[in-house]
Amino acid sequence: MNTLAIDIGGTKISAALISRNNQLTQHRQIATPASPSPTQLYEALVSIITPLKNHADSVAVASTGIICNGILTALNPDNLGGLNDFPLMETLSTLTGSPCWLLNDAQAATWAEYYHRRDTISDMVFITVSTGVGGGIVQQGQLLIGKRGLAGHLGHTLADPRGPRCGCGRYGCVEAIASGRAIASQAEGELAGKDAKAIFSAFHQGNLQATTIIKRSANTIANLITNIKATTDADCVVLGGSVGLANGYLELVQVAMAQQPLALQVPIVSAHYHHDAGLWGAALWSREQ
Ligand code: ADP
Ligand code: BMX
Ligand code: ZN
Repeated sequence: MNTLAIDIGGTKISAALISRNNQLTQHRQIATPASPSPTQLYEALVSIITPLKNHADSVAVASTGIICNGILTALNPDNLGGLNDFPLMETLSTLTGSPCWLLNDAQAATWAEYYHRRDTISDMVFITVSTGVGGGIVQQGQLLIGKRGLAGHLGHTLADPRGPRCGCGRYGCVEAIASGRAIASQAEGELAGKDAKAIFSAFHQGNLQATTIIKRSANTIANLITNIKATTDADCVVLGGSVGLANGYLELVQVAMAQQPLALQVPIVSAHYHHDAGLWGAALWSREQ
């Protein structure tokens, strides 16, 4: 039988079946409703899982937000259009009738990326630069989740005390400067109203404003990674999310990292599982529980 893996992000929801012998099939993706009421999120989940649920005997979820006691609580409600509380476990167990395992999306992706490298490393950090900036930490082969599910929320560490207000309420978070939403919110003039994907296209065409915004994001992530190296002595840092995986972004972060003191530098690589790291991580993690 299969595990039904679901990844709920601020921009998209994906789902797939992952078999016991690690075949991923029937990948589906829908947009996350823009400002969802709990009912709209429920309906989005119904629509994505309905064709898959009868082919699975367990459910594994990677979701944006703090995941604790089966409930999704947003740390930055802006990323979910204001939704800040959702009974994920109860909803999915009732919808599928199957046992259900839940992890934060970045923690799940961290587990997949660690699992792929587990023969050669023991300490790893994953960062997703996506709608927000999420993270996860593996120390000595253990995924840090935290008693309240908060461990690894690296997007809400301080980047600039004079920076913009983050949706979490703090000023100058990494997420408020480097995330896809933050990239879009900094655009003015000819780029006003464009999303991060469009701003990346402008960057590739040599647009100066786009270049400044994207480099600011990459420099902020490089500084975050330097802080992480000093805190965890990670063997490597893995970058994911649609901004983190965008053409040229990793190289900008690596160039900025090369300016840091040698002892604080760390290899930075792209996610092996690309956009599916959350799906894989949730499924692999659930099997071990
Ligand atoms: P989620 O946050 O739902 O997991 P993503 O990882 O796709 O979703 O991140 C969404 C963000 O990535 C949005 O800000 C979007 O504009 C941006 N984005 C999507 N595709 C690209 C791309 N090809 N290049 C750069 N940014 C992208
Ligand atoms: C936010 C926070 C994290 C999440 C990260 C990346 C919410 C709703 N989410 O920092 O829990 O891991 O974004 O999430 O508070 P994504 O939506 O960008 O994938
Ligand atoms: Zn914040």
